[in-house]
Amino acid sequence: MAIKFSSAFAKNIKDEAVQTAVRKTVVSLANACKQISHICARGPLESGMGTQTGAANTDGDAQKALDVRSDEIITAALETAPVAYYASEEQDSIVTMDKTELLAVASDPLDGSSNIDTNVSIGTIFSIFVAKDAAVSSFFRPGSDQICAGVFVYGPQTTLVVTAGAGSETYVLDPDTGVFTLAIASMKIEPSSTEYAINASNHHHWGAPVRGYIEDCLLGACGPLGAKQNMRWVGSLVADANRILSRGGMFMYPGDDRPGYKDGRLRLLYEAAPVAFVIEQAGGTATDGTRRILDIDLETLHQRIPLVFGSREPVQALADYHKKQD
Ligand code: AFP
Repeated sequence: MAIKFSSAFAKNIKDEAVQTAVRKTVVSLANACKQISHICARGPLESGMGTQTGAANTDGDAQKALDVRSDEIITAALETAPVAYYASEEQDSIVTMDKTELLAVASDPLDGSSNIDTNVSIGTIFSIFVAKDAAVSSFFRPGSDQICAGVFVYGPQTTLVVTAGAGSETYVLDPDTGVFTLAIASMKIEPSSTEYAINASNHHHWGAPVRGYIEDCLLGACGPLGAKQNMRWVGSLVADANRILSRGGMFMYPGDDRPGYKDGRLRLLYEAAPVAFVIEQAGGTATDGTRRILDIDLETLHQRIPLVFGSREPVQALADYHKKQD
């Protein structure tokens, strides 16, 4: 048994068949991510996993061997789950599994792979929808259609933060038993925070609202925010998300004027939307700077989207900077 669910998990899903399918799929993903966690924990002992394959994914990101290996593990796991369609950061197009099955799953099999060689926490992100009649229509929809989403983090602990629409739960993989065990039944993100996460080296590429907000953060107690701010940037979305879930804060990956970064770096389907679902279910907020992430319709499979999420007060404050600009 890879995961011991809380008594409440997915019980809010009224359709019994869908509820059972979601639980089965999360069990399959938990088994898969135990394997990925094990490979990550072996680090350089696992030959060649940090090396680049020489290939690139659809978005032109250099593919690491562990990106590809993780996708193979997730794909094999989902083939034994009630999944009709699978969309992956590491695959150009949607994979049809068993069209008669109930669910459609999107995943970033290994987020943060540029950190593999540096022993920084990385992870797997997944999103689950009820499948529609066709592959494309199963994913080209707003993130609010998700019925389940989760973030696995491979760090000092291997954890899973997951939601099925009735709050966000945290499970920890118990090294002694090999079972993801419930640690926090209902995550709650602090509404306010003085901690923000952004790659500050992109300062001169940002638009005026983000630049203005960050400059006011740097002014701290002497500026309009009226309080000393603190900054963290891991360079691994799942690690930053996990910190924000546990102690509040705000993550920003805005669009900027670098070629290809008009809409930032993160993808809507299998990064921003599942993270947004988990964050909202924990009482936080997730936007593209102004629009709610979960209201945004997917237009292309690997579509990028600016991503701001975390404690609702700073996320709203940044939106106000955009409004002032407009
Ligand atoms: P990799 O998967 O290529 O390491 O990218 C990780 C990521 O998508 C996300 O996890 C980080 O928050 C973000 O990129 C870091 O981007 P920068 O390297 O531009 O700061």
